[in-house]
Amino acid sequence: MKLYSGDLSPYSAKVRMQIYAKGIGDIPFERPPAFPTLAWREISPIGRIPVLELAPGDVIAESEVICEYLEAIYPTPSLLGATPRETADVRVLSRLADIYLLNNMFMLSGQTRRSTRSEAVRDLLAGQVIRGVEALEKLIGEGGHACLGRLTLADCTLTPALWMIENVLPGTDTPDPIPANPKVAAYWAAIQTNGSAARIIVEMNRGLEERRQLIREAAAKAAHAAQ
Ligand SMILES: N[C@@H](CCC(=O)N[C@@H](CS)C(=O)NCC(=O)O)C(=O)O
Repeated sequence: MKLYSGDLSPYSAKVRMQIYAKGIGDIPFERPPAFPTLAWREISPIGRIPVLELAPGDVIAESEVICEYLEAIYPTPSLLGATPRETADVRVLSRLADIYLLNNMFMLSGQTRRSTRSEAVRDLLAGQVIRGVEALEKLIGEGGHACLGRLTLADCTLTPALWMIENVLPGTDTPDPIPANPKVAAYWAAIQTNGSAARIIVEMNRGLEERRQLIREAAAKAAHAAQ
């Protein structure tokens, strides 16, 4: 088994955080050489990462599905609830982070450059992120975990989602809504001290720095060519 993943990919980071938290040591990570070209779609038709490869030609796409699969085959320690009701709370928070925060943040990452930005697109997506954070403020647990007083899959999705909001949203000229939502702010400060969360934050910071370096190099090359 192998996880196709990328440092900067928040959806990949979610699965890596689960793997770290569960202490799974036998799933190597690899950035697929063909990603993000069309050739990658021959292996995984959705064309995105993460992808869990069980065997050559046998792959599972979509981070939520991969996480559920890993919970089923590595049941302990469980990152779900002890009862169906508890698990429903975990899943609601994870879906909030996935659909309303991460998905909109991912699309907003193309709206950072002012010269090519559509303000209408930025406003639509940023409005959805702010609405999601305000919903999170009402649902988030206290004491450093999203719910149940212990680490769950909700934390694995919320950590990369809040990292994206803090690191990418201001680049679209939208203020970070986390400080204005005190329970979310307290949670975000606390979860970063969890060892598994801290590991993916280091990886995402590294991926972001690599991305910024590539952008700087491309700009320098373009400036040189224009001389
Ligand atoms: N719903 C998917 C989203 C995955 C996703 O969008 N991944 C990004 C990287 S973070 C990607 O592969 N983007 C490539 C593309 O949009 O073509 C999941 O949960 O795995």
